[in-house]
Amino acid sequence: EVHWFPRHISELDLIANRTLDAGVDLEADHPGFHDVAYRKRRAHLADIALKHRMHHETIPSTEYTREEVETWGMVWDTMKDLWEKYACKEYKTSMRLMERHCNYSRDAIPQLSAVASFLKEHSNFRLRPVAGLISSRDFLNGLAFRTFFCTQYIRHPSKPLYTPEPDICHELLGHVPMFVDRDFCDFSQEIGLASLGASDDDITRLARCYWYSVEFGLCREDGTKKAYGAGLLSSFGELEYACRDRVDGEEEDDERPEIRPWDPEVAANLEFPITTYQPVYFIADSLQDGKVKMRKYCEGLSRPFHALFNSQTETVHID
Ligand code: H2B
Ligand code: FE
Repeated sequence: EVHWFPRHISELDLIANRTLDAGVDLEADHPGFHDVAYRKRRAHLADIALKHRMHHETIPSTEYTREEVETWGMVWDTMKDLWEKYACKEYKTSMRLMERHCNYSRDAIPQLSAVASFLKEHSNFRLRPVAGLISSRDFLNGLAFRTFFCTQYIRHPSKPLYTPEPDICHELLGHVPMFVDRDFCDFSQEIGLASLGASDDDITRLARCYWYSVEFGLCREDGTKKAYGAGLLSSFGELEYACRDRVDGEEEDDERPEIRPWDPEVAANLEFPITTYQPVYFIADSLQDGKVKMRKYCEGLSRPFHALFNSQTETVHID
C-alpha cells in the first residue's frame, strides 16, 4: 500500500504544521528554555507559520528586535571570511545577488517574504514558513513541490554561534543562497519526488542522501574542496573542519574527517551523527554531476509509479 502524499501544493499546508514534539516546545537543555521572552517570541513566529496558507500571496513581515539582529550580525561576521575561503562558487555568486536584491547584510535580518519572491522569480523555488522540525517524510515531500520549509525564529542570544535546531541564520545563510542555483534546485526536487509515497525504508535512505548533500555536501572546484551543504555553510567550526587541507608538516591525526566521492548508494546506507561534526563527507565532481547521480539513484528505487511536478498547475502527476 502506498503511503499518502500531497498531490497539490495547497496540501503542503496539511503537512507543514505537523511539527515533531521537539519541534515547537523547547527541550530542557535548549539555551532558551528558561527565557520567558524568548519563548514568547518563538510562539509568535510559530503562529505565523501555523496560520500560513500556500496560496496567501506573501509571508507576513516581522520586525526583528535589536538583540535578534545582533545575533544575526555575529553569525554573519564570523562566517564572512570563511565563505570567501570555503564556499563553492555558486554560493558566492548567489550571495552577491542576495545582497543586491534581498537586502542581505550584517545589519538586518532579511524578510522571508522578500527572499521567497526573489527565489520564485529566479529559480522557481518556494519558501514556506514552518514552526519547527517536521518529519523527514513531510520535509522531503515539500521539496517535490520545489518548496523549502523554512523556520523564521533565531537562535538564543546566549549562544550566538550554536543552535540545536534549524533557525533563520541556518536557513537564510546556509540554504537559501544554494536555492538560487537551478541545478541545485533540481537536485533537491529529485530527492523530493522520490520521497512521495515512498516506503519508510526509502525515506530513511533519501533522508541520508539529503543529509550528506544538501546539509553537508562538498564539491570539487579546480582541485580544491568547497562546501555547498547548508550545515557547513552556517557553521564556522565545521566548515573549516570539513574543507581545510592538511598543511605541510602537520601530523597525521584521527581528528580529520574522511572524504568519499559522492555516491548516493553509499550515502543512503550510512548513518550519521546529529550532535557532533560529521566523520564522513561526500564530495561531488560538480553540482551538476551530483544531481545526475542522485537522479540515477532515485530511478533505481523500486516504486510503483514515477512522479512529475507540473509547476504551472503546481500539481504532482504520476504515471
Ligand atoms: N524539519 C525542518 N523544519 N527543517 C529541516 O531542515 C528539517 C526538518 N530537516 N525535518 C529534515 C527533517 C532532514 O533532517 C531530513 C530530511 O531528515
Ligand atoms: Fe538545514
